[in-house]
Amino acid sequence: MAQKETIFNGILNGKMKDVEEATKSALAEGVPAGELLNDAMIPAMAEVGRLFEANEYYVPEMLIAARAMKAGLSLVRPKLVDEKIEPFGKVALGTVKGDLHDIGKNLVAIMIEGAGFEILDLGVDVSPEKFVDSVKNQGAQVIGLSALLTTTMPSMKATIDALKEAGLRDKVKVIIGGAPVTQKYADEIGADGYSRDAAGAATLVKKLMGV
Ligand code: B1M
Repeated sequence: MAQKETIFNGILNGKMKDVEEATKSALAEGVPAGELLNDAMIPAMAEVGRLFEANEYYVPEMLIAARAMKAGLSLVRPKLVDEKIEPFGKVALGTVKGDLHDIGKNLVAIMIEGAGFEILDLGVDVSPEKFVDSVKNQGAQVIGLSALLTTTMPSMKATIDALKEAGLRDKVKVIIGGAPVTQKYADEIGADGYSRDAAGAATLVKKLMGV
């Protein structure tokens, strides 16, 4: 169907208006939102991730693709609820306490949402207690911690410690990332996974959730 192709190519090439128009027209014709998501949007974001990992796309291309994806998602999201399309799981994401950098975290959010998960975006400067609350009271199955400052990385460990103290550590997977973060650090603090980029974070969540 022409609209799915337009949505796929629109996301890939960051053409937000094309994605919006094709999504609106497909929904008006009665195409199920789940079909647009599964046949066009998720595959397009997967392709964006593949191109990024192959060094054919860089952060600017990814940002405009994410913007186009977001525009499409905002149109299908309300219909998905009507169609009772269940996400694969719930992921709470935030930039850790003391840290206000959110550009990378937002990209990670869109890639994980693009892979079919519900995102609970906790924002920036997120305390360990708020992450704990996302597991205890909001049903997060994975939490994603982003840090861009070497001085805020210890808040990742503090969050894992807070989960342990709350008796929730074995109920949730913890993934971490951000420019100064490394696999070695993830191992040191006992995180379940590390990704150096947004595309890898989506792959990691799928792996940890057995999708
Ligand atoms: Co700040 N800043 N900044 N800054 N800033 C850096 C990080 C810095 C490296 C610049 C430098 O000095 N060269 C430096 C940190 C040094 C250090 O700690 N070693 C720095 C500093 C020092 C500061 C301030 C302290 C400056 C000051 O006020 N004196 C201050 C701190 C404020 C605070 O947070 N409390 C500050 C402020 C800011 C702005 C507000 C001006 C702005 C942020 C705007 C915003 O985010 N809304 C800003 C910016 C833009 C940057 C740089 C220039 C760019 C960061 C960025 O958005 N990159 C940055 C220098 C740099 O990185 N070159 C810098 C693009 C983004 C797509 O990449 O965020 O790395 P990134 O995300 C990637 C991966 O890291 C990964 O995937 C993303 C996409 O592939 N990833 C994850 C990220 N999170 C992940 C989570 C995952 C998995 C992967 O799983 C959960």
